[in-house]
Amino acid sequence: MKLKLYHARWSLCSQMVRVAMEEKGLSYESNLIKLCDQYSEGENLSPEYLAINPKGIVPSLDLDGEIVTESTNIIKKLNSLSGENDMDLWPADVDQEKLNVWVEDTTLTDGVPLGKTLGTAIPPFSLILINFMVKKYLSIFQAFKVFWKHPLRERGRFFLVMKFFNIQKPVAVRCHKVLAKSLIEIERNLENSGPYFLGKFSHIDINLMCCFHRLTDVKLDKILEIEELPNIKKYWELLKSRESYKKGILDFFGEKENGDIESVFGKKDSMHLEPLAKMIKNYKS
Ligand SMILES: N[C@@H](CCC(=O)N[C@@H](CS)C(=O)NCC(=O)O)C(=O)O
Repeated sequence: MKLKLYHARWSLCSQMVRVAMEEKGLSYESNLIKLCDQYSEGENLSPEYLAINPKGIVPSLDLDGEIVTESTNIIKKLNSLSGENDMDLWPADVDQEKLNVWVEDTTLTDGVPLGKTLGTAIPPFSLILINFMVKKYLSIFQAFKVFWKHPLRERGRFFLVMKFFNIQKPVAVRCHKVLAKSLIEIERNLENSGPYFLGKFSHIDINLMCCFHRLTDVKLDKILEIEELPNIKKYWELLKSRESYKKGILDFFGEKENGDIESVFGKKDSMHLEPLAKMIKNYKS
């Protein structure tokens, strides 16, 4: 059995799949794709890649010639394979409905408007970084090319607009409420189950690991350590201590990723930290 993964270094959905690969102990051939919003090459819009994934997005898995797309489907597929580790990411003895709903809500699901679920409320906090990369790496000509070529018309339009305008802050502010409410729900859930989201490690912990890591990128990770969320603090420590966190996420941060993140976010906490922390305090009291 041969696994070929098409993925990107800095991509939430790719991180989820890589962490799943590590958790299962599966080895794969890695095909890193230079995304059109992060590199002038825009390899996800090349005819070769579009033949694999007609939507022009990552990740995609080639399993002995069978193509699987969408991070949730890929992780489910990986879970049906046996790797070096005895790990079941979808245990039969945990609450199946909860697992389904939370996996769905922590994925960047197509068609779900930004900010509706936790999985679509976290990426807007990094729009400022995408905005920066589009401006830095794409020429005007390339931005128009992305606009014409991107199979997801809305994204093509979005990236083109980013070349000329800054569109970050208002979008992120809309997401405060969903992020705050989701963190409180996770906290309550951990209070009753723990140490992982549903007691034992499962697919949902992979998604939350990646979502929480994205909060680190955008300098919002202190929200995971506030006194109102003591169980989340412990849970996040536990997630970070897994080898899959290093191998599936941290090891893919190169000079470019770290440099761009530092240029945009610097070392200071995010301006969203305080309002978010206040909101959580208010909801909890
Ligand atoms: N629902 C998809 C979303 C995939 C997705 O949006 N991938 C992003 C990276 S996280 C991407 O390919 N962006 C590049 C682009 O849209 O051009 C999944 O879960 O796999």
